[in-house]
Amino acid sequence: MQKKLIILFFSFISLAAFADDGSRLWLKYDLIKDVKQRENYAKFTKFITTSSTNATILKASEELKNGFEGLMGKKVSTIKKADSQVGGIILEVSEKQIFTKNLANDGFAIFSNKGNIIISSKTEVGVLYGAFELLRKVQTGQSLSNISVISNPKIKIRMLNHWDNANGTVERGYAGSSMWKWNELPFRIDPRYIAYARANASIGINATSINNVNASSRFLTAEYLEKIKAVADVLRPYGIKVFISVNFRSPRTLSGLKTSDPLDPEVRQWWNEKTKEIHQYIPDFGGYLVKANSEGEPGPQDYGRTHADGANMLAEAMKPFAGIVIWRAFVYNADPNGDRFKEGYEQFKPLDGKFDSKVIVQVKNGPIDFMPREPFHPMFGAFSKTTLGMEFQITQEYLGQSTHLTYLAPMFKECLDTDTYVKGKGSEVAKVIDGSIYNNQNSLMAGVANTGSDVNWCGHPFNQSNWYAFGRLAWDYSLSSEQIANEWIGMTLTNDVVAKKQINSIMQKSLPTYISYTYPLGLHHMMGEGHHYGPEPWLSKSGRLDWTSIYYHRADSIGLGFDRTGKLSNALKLYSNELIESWGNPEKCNLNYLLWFHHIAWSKKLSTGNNLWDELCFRYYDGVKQVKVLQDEWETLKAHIDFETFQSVQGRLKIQEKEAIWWRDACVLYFQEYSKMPIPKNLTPPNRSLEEVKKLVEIYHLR
Ligand code: BDP
Repeated sequence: MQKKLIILFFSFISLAAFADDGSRLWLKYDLIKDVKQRENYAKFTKFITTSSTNATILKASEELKNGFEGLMGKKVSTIKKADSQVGGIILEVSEKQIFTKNLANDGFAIFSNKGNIIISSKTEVGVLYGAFELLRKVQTGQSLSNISVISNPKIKIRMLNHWDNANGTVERGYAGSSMWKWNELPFRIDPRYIAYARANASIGINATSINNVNASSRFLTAEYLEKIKAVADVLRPYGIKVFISVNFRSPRTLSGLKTSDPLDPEVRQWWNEKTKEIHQYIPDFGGYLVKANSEGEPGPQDYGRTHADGANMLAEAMKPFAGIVIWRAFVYNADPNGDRFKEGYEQFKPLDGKFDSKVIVQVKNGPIDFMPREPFHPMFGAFSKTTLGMEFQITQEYLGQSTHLTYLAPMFKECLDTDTYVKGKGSEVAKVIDGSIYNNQNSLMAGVANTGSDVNWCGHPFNQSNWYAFGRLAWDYSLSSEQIANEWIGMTLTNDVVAKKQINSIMQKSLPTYISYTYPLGLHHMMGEGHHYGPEPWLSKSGRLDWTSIYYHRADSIGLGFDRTGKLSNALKLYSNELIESWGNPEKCNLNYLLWFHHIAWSKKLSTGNNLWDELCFRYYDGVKQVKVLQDEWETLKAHIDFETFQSVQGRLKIQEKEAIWWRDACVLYFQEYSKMPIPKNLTPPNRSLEEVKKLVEIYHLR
């Protein structure tokens, strides 16, 4: 009995020692199992040296020390000067090294020199990025012999947008409540702020807007500025600048001004003073992020002014400082005869050239709203005199939230890699964003954060990979989604070669699978009302017509899809001729975008050889089948994955399967009411009626 208890005790201890709660993200630094490999790395990591006392360099040194001590299981000393010692890492800020000369500001070089590895950059934060890169090499099992890396960021502002509220909730957050503890700040600094800063720095993120774009004026009060200052102080050594989302009505709400009209001198004075005040708390304040005249938020149009008038007023207030103004282009009017697709473009196009140079207009990747697959936003490329920034959504509002496994790098890349043709072939969206097409001075890629109070930060264990991928792509959008996944898997889950390959394949398949059982062939915006979870293609009444599903899919007895080629809407005309030609022709149009631009007859034969109805059914059914494939493949990985993580994913995949069937049945049965065609013979028809499936949505609403 006693022996049994002892065994039980020790197995509990070992389980506890290995259980991975995901809190360390991809910065785990667990002991490398292979002794030979450890010995190899140990030759290069005997000591870390820097003569600098700069806070950022010290963070780099601390990270390397902790990282290598964990990975190697031995002490690593930090010393002031290397003298004649070899086998260590030297951190230096230098303009002189031959490698450093051609570096961009945050860029870094890592190279071997006289028996040591040098991490060099023109800036302190560049050295920190280099330190993380060196750690990544070791975490993913790469050789350090004759190392030679030069890396420059392609985008200058690499930013997370938190949609966190003062009351601790997170708009569209699926990982618990807000990670910012406003009630504790400025007095208590949650250690997670430091972990957050390290994680961001490790992937090159250098900016964060800390509150929801549906902003409360409260964030501009002295009480909150003190709290935000405390956060900014923690993030600063990691090279991260803090931005605040502002409510345009703040002069009225906070100071009782009669108006918030951006051309009113008193209002302008108010913003000048507020901006000065903020800088007293946060001297390196990043700037403002603004959602105006969108979904009920106040803005300059309330006073008959334009978006440029509003943005330029804030830019003027920011003139004495280094900060900028980020103005969102996510606007759309409730015009039942219009096409929401065109509205951002139409409202902003006449303003091209009217924005102050301190303003960046932040545009969502697609014209509607973070749908799982959208053509790129037609504003990209069409604005030659305005700096446009990219806004992606990392949090999976429309992508399975925290229960469906969807790796988003392929989605981000699909947008960035698409050619706009604005300056002929080779004018990809990425080149609009990085500023190279129109020679912009500034550049921005923002991602709506998926972080929360959950122990593992992001809910679904795989959602961490989307935070990781976003940062890596903002740094270098030419990285492949396979490489990024490989890095993340190696650092987070396992370095076993076979397992890594299997997990990577699961990740690459995940997005096409999700799209297949939700929005095949270019369908979009058919999710449950309000919570945006699950299918609701029959939604026909809402606060506004463009919040319904029928507005988008346009199903009728003839066919399916939104004709944007002329008759109903001429939105396609907003693109370059090359795209009008390919997307505008239903015979040539990429099937992924088909129903975005065309109303296709149910019986129309597609390039696959099937008619639209059959193809639609095949895709919905295949999506469900693919979830089963993901499940089977995940099962083979049990021996390689931490048990807690394994089980968490296993359970979520079961939910995903159930809900994929929910999406399939809902959409196939609903569209069948219009097509009046049978489910193709080789597929088993749903074993429930449309009415039964509709009830599932009602149950969800009750939650
Ligand atoms: C929509 C979200 C809403 C956001 C809005 C935005 O449903 O919660 O406030 O985007 O980006 O997708 O402003």
